Amino acid sequence: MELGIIGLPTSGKTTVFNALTKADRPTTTASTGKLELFSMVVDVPDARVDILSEMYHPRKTIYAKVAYTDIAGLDQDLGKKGLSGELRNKIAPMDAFVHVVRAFDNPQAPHLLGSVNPQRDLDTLDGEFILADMMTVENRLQRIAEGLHKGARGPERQALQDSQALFERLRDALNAGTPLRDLGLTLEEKIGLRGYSLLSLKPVLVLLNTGETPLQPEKVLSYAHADSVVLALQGKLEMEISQLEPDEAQMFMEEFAIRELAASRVIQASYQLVNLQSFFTVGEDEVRAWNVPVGATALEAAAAIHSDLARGFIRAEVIAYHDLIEAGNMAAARKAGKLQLEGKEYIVKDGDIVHIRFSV
Ligand SMILES: Nc1nc2c(ncn2[C@@H]2O[C@H](COP(=O)(O)OP(=O)(O)O)[C@@H](O)[C@H]2O)c(=O)[nH]1
Ligand SMILES: [Mg+2]
Repeated sequence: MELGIIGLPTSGKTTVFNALTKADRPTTTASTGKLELFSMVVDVPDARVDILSEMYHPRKTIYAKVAYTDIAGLDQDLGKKGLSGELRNKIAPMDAFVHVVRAFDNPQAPHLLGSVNPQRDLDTLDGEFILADMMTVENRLQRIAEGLHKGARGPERQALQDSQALFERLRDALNAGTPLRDLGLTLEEKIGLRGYSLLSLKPVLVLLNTGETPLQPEKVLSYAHADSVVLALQGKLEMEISQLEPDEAQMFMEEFAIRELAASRVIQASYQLVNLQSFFTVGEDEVRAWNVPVGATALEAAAAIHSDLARGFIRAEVIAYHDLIEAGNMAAARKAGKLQLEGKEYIVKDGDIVHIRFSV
C-alpha cells in the first residue's frame, strides 16, 4: 500500500515525509520545480502487536507496513491546464494521497503565492487534480464516441454505451468541481475505472502542517468529501522528534507532555483510509500483523500469509484479541472456549488472532 505525499511547494511535504518515516531527506526553502519521487516503507504502530510480543517473546515482531512517497515538483504543472502526462503516470500507482497544507509562517521559506492561506492551497491542488481527471474523462468519451460512430455492434456496442453513461456521470461531477470519490461508485465501477488512474477518486488524508502553533484544522479549512480525513501535525517538531534516538524521543515527549505523536496517528489513519485492517499470527518464532481489506474472508487471510495455506486450507482457529488478553494466555483462552473453528467463508475482523490449519 502506497500513499503519495502531495502539496504545494514549501507546504512541508519533505518535512512530513521525514516525520512519518524517520528519514533525513533535505528540506528546501523554495520550489526546485523538478519532478522527483522518493519512497520509504514504515511500520504501522499498533499497541496490540507490542502487547502480543510481550506475551510471546518471539524472535521476530513484524508490524503491518505502509509506504510513503514524497512527490516533489507537482508545481511545475500548476495552472497549465492539467498536470502533465509524465506526472500523472508517476502518481497513478498510489493507493491514496496525503495532501499537506501549509498553515505555518516562515519568512525563510516564503510561500509561493505570497501569503499563508490553507483553504486556498487545498482548493488549488484539489482543483488541479479535478482538471487532470477531466482531461482523462474527456479523452475516454471521445474514444467511445469514435467507437460508436464506427458502428460497433452487439455486445461491443452495449459495452461502449454503458461506459459512455458512466463517463458522462464522471464528467458532470468534475464539471461541478466535485471530486470523483464523492460519487459513491460501486466496487464494480471502481474496478472498471482502475486503468484510468483517476486522481480525485483516490482517498485523501488532508494534513494541516501547523508549524509551531498547534491548530484545530476545522478552524482554518473545511474538506467535506467522501473517502477523506483531515488531521493536523506540527511538521518541523515531529520531524525533529522522529530523528532522535528512541529514549531521547521519549524524554522529549515527556518534557513537552506529548502523549502520542501525530505522525503515529497519521500512519494509522492512512491504513484505515484505504480500508485495510489487521489480523495477527502469534507464536514463539514470530508475532506478526497482516493486512487484509475490510470484509476479507478466512481464505483470503490464509492467502495473505502464503498461497499454500489457502490451497490446503482446512480450518481457521480464531480468537479475538481482547478475548486472548482477558484470558491471559492462549491455553486459558482455549479452556474458556474462546477459540472458534471457522471455515473459508468466515469474515475476518480487525484484531483477530488467526491460526490456519492446512495440509498440502
Ligand atoms: N517554521 C516552520 N517551518 C517549517 C515547518 N515545516 C516545514 N517548514 C519549512 O518550510 C520549508 C519547506 O519545507 P519542505 O518540507 O522542504 O517542503 P516541501 O517543499 O513541501 O517538501 C523548509 O524550509 C522547512 O524547514 C514547520 O512546521 N515550521
Ligand atoms: Mg520537498
